[in-house]
This record gives sequence, C-alpha cells and structure tokens, in this order.
Amino acid sequence: MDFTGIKEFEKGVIVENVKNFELPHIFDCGQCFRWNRQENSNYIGVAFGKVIEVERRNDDLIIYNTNEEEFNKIWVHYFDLNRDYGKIKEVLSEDPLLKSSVEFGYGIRLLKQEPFEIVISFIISANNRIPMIKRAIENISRAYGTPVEYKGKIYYTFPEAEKLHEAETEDIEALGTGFRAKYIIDTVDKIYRSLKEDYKKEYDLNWIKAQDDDICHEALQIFSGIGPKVADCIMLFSMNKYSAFPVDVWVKRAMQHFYLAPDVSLKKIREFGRNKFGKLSGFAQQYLFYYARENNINV
Ligand code: 8HG
Repeated sequence: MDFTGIKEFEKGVIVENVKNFELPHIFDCGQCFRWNRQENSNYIGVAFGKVIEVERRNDDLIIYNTNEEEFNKIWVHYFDLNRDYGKIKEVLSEDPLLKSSVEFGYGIRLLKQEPFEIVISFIISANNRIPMIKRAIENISRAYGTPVEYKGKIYYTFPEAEKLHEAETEDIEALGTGFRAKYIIDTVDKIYRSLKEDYKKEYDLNWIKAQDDDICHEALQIFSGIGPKVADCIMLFSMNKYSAFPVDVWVKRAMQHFYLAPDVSLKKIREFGRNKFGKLSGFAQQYLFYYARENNINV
C-alpha cells in the first residue's frame, strides 16, 4: 500500500503520505489520454463518469471534487494505491539496464481504467501520435458523452457503448479517427449487441477481462482494429494483466538501446521482454516507454 490514510475535507480528499506517485510520470507515460496539466501543475482528468483534479502537496495527494466514499469505491483502485511500487521497482532495478528507466520514471503507477474506453482509445492509437489520439478521444466524448461541470468549465465523459452505437462511420471519421472509424463502428457494434439480446461471451469485455493473460490477449484480437500491440495495451491498462508487454516504436528502440535485442519483429521483441520480465513485464514496459519517449532515444 502506497499511502497511510485519507481525510475528507469540503473540496475532496487528502491521501496522506503517498509514495511512488508523481503526477507527470503517471499522466504523461502513455497509458491515458484524458488528463491535462494545468498552469499550477495540477492535473484535471475525466474517468468513471467524473471529473477530478489532483495536486501533490508535500507528502500528500489531494483529490478535488470527490469524497471518501468515491475514493474507496473508485480512486483507490484507479490509482492502484493498494500496490507497493517500491517492491516492484526494487525487483526491476536488479537489472542494471532497467535501473536507469526506473529511476527516471520513479513515480509511475499503472492506472486501472475502464475497458470499453480503453478498447476504443487504443484502436485510435494505432499508427497515431499521442496529441492526435487525445484530440480524437476528446471529440468523441464531446459528441457522445455526458457533460459534467467543474469550476465553471464543461467536461465530457467518455460515452457508453449504447450511446456510441448511434454513430455512423462517417460521424466517427469526422471526429479525427481517420481509417480507424470503421474498426471503431464494428467493435462498438459487437460489444453493444453482446450487452443486449445477442449475448456472446467472446464479445463480452467482462468475460475477456476474467481470462488468464494469454487467453485475454488472444480474445481481444477478435475485434476489428485490435492486433497484438493494441491488445497488450488494453489488457495492461484496463484488465489488470501485468505480463502484457506492448511493443511500439519507443519500446522497440528502448529494447534495442538497452538489451541489443536483435532488430527483428515486434513479436520477437515482445517474447524477449516477457521472458525477461515475467509477471512484471507491463511495469517494465511502462518505465521503458516513458524513458525512451521523454529522452527521445534513438538507436
Ligand atoms: O503506454 C504505451 N506503451 C506502448 N508500448 N505504446 C503506447 C503507449 N501509449 C501509447 O499511446 N502507445 C502507442 O505509442 C500508441 C502510438 O502508436 C504510439 C505513440 O507514441
């Protein structure tokens, strides 16, 4: 557990003595798209139908626009606060090559996000850049999500499958998703129908999430627009599958930079990483992705 207790106050909750928790590391390490840094260095984000603002103050974390009940129900899990990241970093730092990435991104935590939102977000991520991915997700939320006001500004929740199901391919394309629009429509349709009369467990994200890592990785690829890399991101960021090892261009460069993994297929690099880091692969991957991207490493 990486905090000692919480206190509710009129504007939210104070999470006391948080460890291994740095806002830019968490929100800028590639795992999420709906958090934005403010001028005062706080971050405001939308998740689980809510808008919250977070601030680091001395040893504490302040979460605004919430309460103790919501913290216990949502945010303690969302921020993975019950996990001791000190232990994970200790194990990963035994590898001298990984140590520098862990030291660089020492405040990273893997968020537990919502599967449907993450499925759609990472379909959009394929061959795309993070600012463009963020914009497309924001546009979709604005068009189909629910408005929520915070400090006089309107934010939009990510839509449910029922709502997004009303969209046509052209609508989704016009929101900045490009060639991925047809994959999104097809995937939303499968998920929507399985929620309704036409139940098929293969399209049920809860069923997929309940499977073991390797089955989950395979199962996700039944949807259009989801290959091995996107499946790895979805299972890691929303299904608690920590042996996932998504290999994009940054992780590929990092692996070549540190391990001289031979310049072969992404599939081979994935296997190499998973063999090396085992059930902590997903964490290792996140430290590597953040290090490589922030330092613009090249091989
Ligand atoms: O956290 C991420 N890990 C990996 N391996 N790839 C990611 C993450 N986040 C993210 O957006 N990507 C992908 O990297 C999407 C896109 O292809 C590219 C942006 O740098």
